Amino acid sequence: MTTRERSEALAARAREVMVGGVNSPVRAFKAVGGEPLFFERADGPRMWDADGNEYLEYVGSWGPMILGHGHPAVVEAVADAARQGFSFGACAEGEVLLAEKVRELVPSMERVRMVNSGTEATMSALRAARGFTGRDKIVKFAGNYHGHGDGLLVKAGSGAMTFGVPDSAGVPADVARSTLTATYNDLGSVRELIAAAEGDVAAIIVEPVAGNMGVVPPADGFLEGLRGLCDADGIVLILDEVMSGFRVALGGAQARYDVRPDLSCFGKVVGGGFPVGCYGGRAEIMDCISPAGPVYQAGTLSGNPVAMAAGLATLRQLDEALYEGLEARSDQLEQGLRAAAGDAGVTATTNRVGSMVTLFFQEGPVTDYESATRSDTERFGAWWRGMRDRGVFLPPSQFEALFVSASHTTDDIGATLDAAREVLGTLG
Ligand code: KE4
Repeated sequence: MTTRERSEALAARAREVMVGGVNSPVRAFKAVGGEPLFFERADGPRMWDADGNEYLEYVGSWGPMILGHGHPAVVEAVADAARQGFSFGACAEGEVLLAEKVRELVPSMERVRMVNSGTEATMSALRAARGFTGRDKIVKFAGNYHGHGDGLLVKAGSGAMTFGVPDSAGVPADVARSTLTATYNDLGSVRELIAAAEGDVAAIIVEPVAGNMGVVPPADGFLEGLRGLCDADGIVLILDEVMSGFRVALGGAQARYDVRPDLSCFGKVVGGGFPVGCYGGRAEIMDCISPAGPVYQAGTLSGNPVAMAAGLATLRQLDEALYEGLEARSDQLEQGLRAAAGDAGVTATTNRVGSMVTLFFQEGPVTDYESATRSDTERFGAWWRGMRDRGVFLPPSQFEALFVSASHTTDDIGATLDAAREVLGTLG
């Protein structure tokens, strides 16, 4: 019988001192029920919780752990950097090395600015776009998540009203009004918003592969269509590659789908598990950022030398062979899940791009936020708990992506599918 007593005790203590007992809401497991797990150790594709239970895990810290946990090259680089110094509050070589590596892998990143999270990257990229264009409005997509910046916690206003309304308490209505919300994979919805905004759209920001409504790939022509709409109106195209960057291809989604953005945002993999985000792109836009230009953005720990070392060591491990392996094992997982659901008579469909996979408990297809929300979230919760009890740790929400790492072996995927068959058999 699996005991989770230490996790439960830690969760109770945490709730006394930390808001909701967590430092990020999804870790509270609200969508799947039960107490949050507290983890103590990770290695390769495995993690161990506070009660010593072992899991094959597919959260991957929500994306950063593409190599798997504790890759020796990254451990060594972090240790070496830490011995040299934690933070100088001044420039250091590691920042230049990582920025050069990002630009080598993502040529559209003519200028790079390091920050500490994906949220900072998207907030700052939008400010750069507004500073460069002198315009106020931005277009985002329902079901896309770009971090918790005020202007991005916004949902579509009702009916014909194109202005956004807050999607979180604490976001001023005045801020929300400048955020327009379109439908993912629907270029017509974008055209309508641009026309209604009468030339005041500074930027379109999009997840080029959506991961925050579950995985939703871009429809053929969607990203190219956004590029065309931006070119026609002098709008800055921002690809939020915080999740897809260095994940769906060595050069990110922009390489996989051959679309050149004006600005891109990265996080997760670029820090290898340490707090790193970055944004960048066309030099003429980025040169608006202080101290080169009038748009202010700063950060005490931006470019932190230890975090830079982790990110650089991670990116240096990425090569085409690694992505071929990720593709093979992710396909093995996806096909196995589809077959297991079919054999169990469970209505489910999958979306996958590279090593980002979602099993949706519905007929499908899932092409946007509205179709994603048709999923049976109760059944997802039962699935998630069943897999947890069989030693497989999956993202605790139907509307997330699971991540296969380079450390997951064919046998690990096979063991995962054995557990999946058992659990799906109880749901049929
Ligand atoms: P962070 O500020 O959490 O580093 O990045 C925000 C962000 C921006 N853009 C995209 C496409 C993202 O997926 C994210 C963060 N992703 C979530 C998981 N869906 C992070 C997990 C969490 O919030 O704890």
